[in-house]
Amino acid sequence: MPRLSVMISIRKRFHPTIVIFLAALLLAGCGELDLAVGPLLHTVSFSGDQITPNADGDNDVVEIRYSLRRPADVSIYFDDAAGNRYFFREARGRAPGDYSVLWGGVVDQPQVMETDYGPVEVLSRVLPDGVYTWTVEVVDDGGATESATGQITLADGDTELPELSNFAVTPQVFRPNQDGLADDRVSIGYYLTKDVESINLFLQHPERAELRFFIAEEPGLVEPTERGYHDYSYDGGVDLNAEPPPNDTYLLVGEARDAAGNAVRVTRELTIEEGGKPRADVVGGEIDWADESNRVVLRALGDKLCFSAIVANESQVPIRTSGPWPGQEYRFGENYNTLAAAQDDPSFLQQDGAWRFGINFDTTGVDFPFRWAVGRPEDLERRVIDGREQWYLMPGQRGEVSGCIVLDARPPIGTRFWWGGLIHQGVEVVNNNIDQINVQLGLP
Ligand SMILES: [Ca+2]
Ligand SMILES: [Ca+2]
Repeated sequence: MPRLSVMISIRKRFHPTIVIFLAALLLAGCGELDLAVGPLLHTVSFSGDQITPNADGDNDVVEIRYSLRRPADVSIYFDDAAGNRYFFREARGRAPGDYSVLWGGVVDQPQVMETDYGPVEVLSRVLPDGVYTWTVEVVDDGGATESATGQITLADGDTELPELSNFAVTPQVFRPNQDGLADDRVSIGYYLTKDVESINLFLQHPERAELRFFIAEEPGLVEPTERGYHDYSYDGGVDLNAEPPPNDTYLLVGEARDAAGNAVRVTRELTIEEGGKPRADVVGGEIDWADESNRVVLRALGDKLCFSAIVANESQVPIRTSGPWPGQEYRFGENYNTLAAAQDDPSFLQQDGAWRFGINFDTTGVDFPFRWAVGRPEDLERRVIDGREQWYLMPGQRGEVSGCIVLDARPPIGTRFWWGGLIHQGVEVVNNNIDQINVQLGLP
């Protein structure tokens, strides 16, 4: 009895597996038999013998059907009356099966067309009207070739290429770093010669073609896909707080495709240098106020309120700054505008994109009336841009700021608090309310 029990248990365990194995063998055998029978290419058809490829929705495409019994490379091509051959598909590897594809008279054999604004790459185009011989040709792994042919007529085709006429970008070297100088943005312009279905403008990395940065058009008089003049003002994304594409020389690519399938591509070079979102901070969020004790500075009328602080560039881009230099004294009634007039130095006026360290108080009429460069000349790099001297706190560098306000007049009643701020002028107050103190003004 124990023996029988063992035998039954073996049967129970193995019998179903054996059945499945045999079934699998049988199925595999049937499959092989089926594949081996009949021609490689069969049931080839075109749904019509004439199309009008002009995207009017009427008879714009023909459906091509074919079936394969074995894996093969498939080509579909069209020969015109003059014997020119145009490929729609060229030696594409295909598994056995039934295929259906729509054809709208378009072939994508890239070619370059010279224009008065430079070379234009034609990516695809609608073939000219005429009678064509179509061929579906297949080649299997062993080199056996089979084909089917027929005729198709193209009429009323839209063969007009869309063009991005006079495609231009200026300047070609671009420094998107919000320093307020002219090269913070580039302008890109072209005249689109016809309405299109899609338009794409992007920067493409020179070696890694898949690395693309798309540029969107600002809303304008014409839609991006409409015929007409288009211009873009591109800042690399920094105004939206994004890092711009990494420094490099890119291809600026414009691609347009119309509804019928005509498509072109134009390219220009665009170099990004010193691109990046600028970031700086007052080190430790700390201002060293002279004679401060427990956040209070006691002063008499006529005394000076003095401070020092360190500003660090924490970004990958140079930070532009402008005077007055650290060490400058302001009288209480002065501000950077009156100082610019008094010293006849317009560089003290607010320059958008330049950073300064400022001191503010709670009853001020001018926001941060007292401002200084974010470092001393020896902390900075001097450059001459467009004939003008400019000063930059370079990445990773620190600038020493210091100054005094002569309290030679009594501040408005209610003035209690004073504090510092780091100002990216014309952009934002990056750091406000730094190290606030209470200045108590007593009698001398
Ligand atoms: Ca049509
Ligand atoms: Ca710039």
